Amino acid sequence: MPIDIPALTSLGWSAFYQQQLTSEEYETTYPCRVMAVHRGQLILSMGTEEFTLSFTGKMLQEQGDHQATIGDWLLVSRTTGAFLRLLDRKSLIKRKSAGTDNSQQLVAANIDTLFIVTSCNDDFNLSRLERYLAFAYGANVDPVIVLTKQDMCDNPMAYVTQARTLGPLIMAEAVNALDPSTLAALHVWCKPGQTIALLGSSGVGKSTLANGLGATYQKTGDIRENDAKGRHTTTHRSLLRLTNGAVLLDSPGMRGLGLADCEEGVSAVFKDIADLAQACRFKDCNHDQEPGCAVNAALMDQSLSARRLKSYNKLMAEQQYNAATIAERRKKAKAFGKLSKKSIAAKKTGQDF
Ligand SMILES: Nc1nc2c(ncn2[C@@H]2O[C@H](COP(=O)(O)OP(=O)(O)OP(=O)(O)O)[C@@H](O)[C@H]2O)c(=O)[nH]1
Ligand SMILES: [Zn+2]
Repeated sequence: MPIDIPALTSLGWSAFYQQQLTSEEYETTYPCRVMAVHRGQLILSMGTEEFTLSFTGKMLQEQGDHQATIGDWLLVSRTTGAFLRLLDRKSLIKRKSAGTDNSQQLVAANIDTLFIVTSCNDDFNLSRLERYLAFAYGANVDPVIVLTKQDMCDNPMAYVTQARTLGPLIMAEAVNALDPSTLAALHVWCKPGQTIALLGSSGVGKSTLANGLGATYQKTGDIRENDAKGRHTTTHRSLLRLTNGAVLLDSPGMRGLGLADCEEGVSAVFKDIADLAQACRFKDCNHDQEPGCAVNAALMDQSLSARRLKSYNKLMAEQQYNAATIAERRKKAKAFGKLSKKSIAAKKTGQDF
């Protein structure tokens, strides 16, 4: 059976992945997408059929970013069904693990567009949007700000205009998530071969929006099946098909995301401040009270808002803190590694250590 391209496209397959296959792989493997990760198994789909693959051998040896996660595309052998390799990703969303050690968990791979959802009401907060934008840029995902509840507000365009001040390329659209006819502006990101994810606080309308775009949670999201002991179990499928052909990735891990690993993202969101800082007299200017500070000058002539500078400083401080603790952890791990080697060497030579 040859590769079924239309079936794969309905799962988000596109030229970006196809061009990674050698002609031999095209003949001897099947590309599959990870629909869910469940009890040491991957639930894979080729668009028509689903099957499970246990984490074994080659896959278990993979560390860090090389592990398979929801949304990944991988190749399996046509003859044995064994895992062969993970395809290069377009994007990777990670989150900080629980606890204080700054380690990271993979959340989702290969998302094209992140709908950053907020409402035309008190939930709207520019600094929070900047944080989400930084997150999207850090993960290499295109952000689109979706402003829900336009029907409950007198002047939704005022929110759209404010959101668009966050950068020259920022896309922002106001919608009524309950009325699918208002969602047409979002369809351009919902074409076949596209994968979308939603991010935003509780109650802003993410589920309503997903339903409005055609994601049917009950019918396709959860499939009841019998486990090995014959009990009914429900495995959540994290990829849902939308009416316009795109796929929505909605996994438990996408909820409650924090700002992790997105230094690049912060500087992309605040490019205006980074550009200003280039013009400061001192290279290590803190933009505090230093003479010749271009950032302060922009504050004075009101081309830069105090709110935006505060938001930038906060995110940068957070980044520096994270970077420092990651560096510290690496240093400790290295020292421990040396210690263990010494101890092994000492044991081998019969020395006390
Ligand atoms: N009038 C109006 N109500 C909306 C709109 N979007 C969502 N709602 C309502 O807001 C409430 C919360 O919407 P949800 O879709 O559950 O919000 P959510 O973001 O998924 O919330 P969590 O599941 O807690 O993360 C529901 O009662 C929706 O009907 C909108 O655009 N207009
Ligand atoms: Zn300065």
